[in-house]
Amino acid sequence: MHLGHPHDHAAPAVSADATRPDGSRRALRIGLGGPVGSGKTATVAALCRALRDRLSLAVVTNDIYTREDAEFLLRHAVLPPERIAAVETGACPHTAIRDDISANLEAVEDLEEAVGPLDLILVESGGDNLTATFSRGLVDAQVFVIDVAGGDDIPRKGGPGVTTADLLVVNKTDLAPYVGSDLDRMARDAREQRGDLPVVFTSLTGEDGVAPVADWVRERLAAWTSAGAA
Ligand SMILES: Nc1nc2c(ncn2[C@@H]2O[C@H](COP(=O)(O)OP(=O)(O)OP(=O)(O)O)[C@@H](O)[C@H]2O)c(=O)[nH]1
Ligand SMILES: [Mg+2]
Repeated sequence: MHLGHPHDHAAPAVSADATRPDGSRRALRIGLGGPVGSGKTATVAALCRALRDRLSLAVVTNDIYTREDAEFLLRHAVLPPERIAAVETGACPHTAIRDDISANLEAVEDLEEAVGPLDLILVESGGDNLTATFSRGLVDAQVFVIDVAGGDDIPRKGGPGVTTADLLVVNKTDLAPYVGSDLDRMARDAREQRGDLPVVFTSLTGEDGVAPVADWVRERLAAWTSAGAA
């Protein structure tokens, strides 16, 4: 079933199943998608390091044939192993995050049950093309990660990831001088495609390079929690 819709980014963050059976607010679920190698796992790892002391976190990774991304996170010990789950999609990655989300939903719910209550669950999609977006039945908000080395014309090319994601991350700004990417142009094009939706530029090689993304996550979480309290 196709639950996602490219135009529903303006939908309220509160979905019907936002509370647990006991009435408390379930974890906020944030999806990270984007082209192969743009830095999704590196962003997830850095977010875990930035947020894990204050928040109860878990991660679901999606890979086509392997558990590579989950193993990277385990190797780098960004979270205890019981807080990291891997889904092997066995097909186009977007199918598992958009069309048949059952394996991902099960992973998310199993994590809540095993290590919850959780504040936040990050769901990383397998690397895909510019059209891949998450179903709103799986995540409450989505981040699209592109990188400057993939070409500075990517924001201009648009696609639902670039135009409708709740946050666009342009990663690897440290590489811009080497690949001849024009960051001002990328920012201008992104603004044109996205209107008021936020865009941040990151370099994860620098200390606390993930800070703009972590700040956005904290804001979303505050809104999520206060909506529950209302
Ligand atoms: N120079 C530089 N390299 C980066 C940055 N972020 C990530 N990388 C590197 O880029 C490569 C790919 O990063 P990943 O985080 O694995 O990318 P991904 O989007 O998860 O890749 P897939 O899951 O395979 O689609 C790795 O070698 C990272 O170390 C950055 O800000 N600057
Ligand atoms: Mg990855």
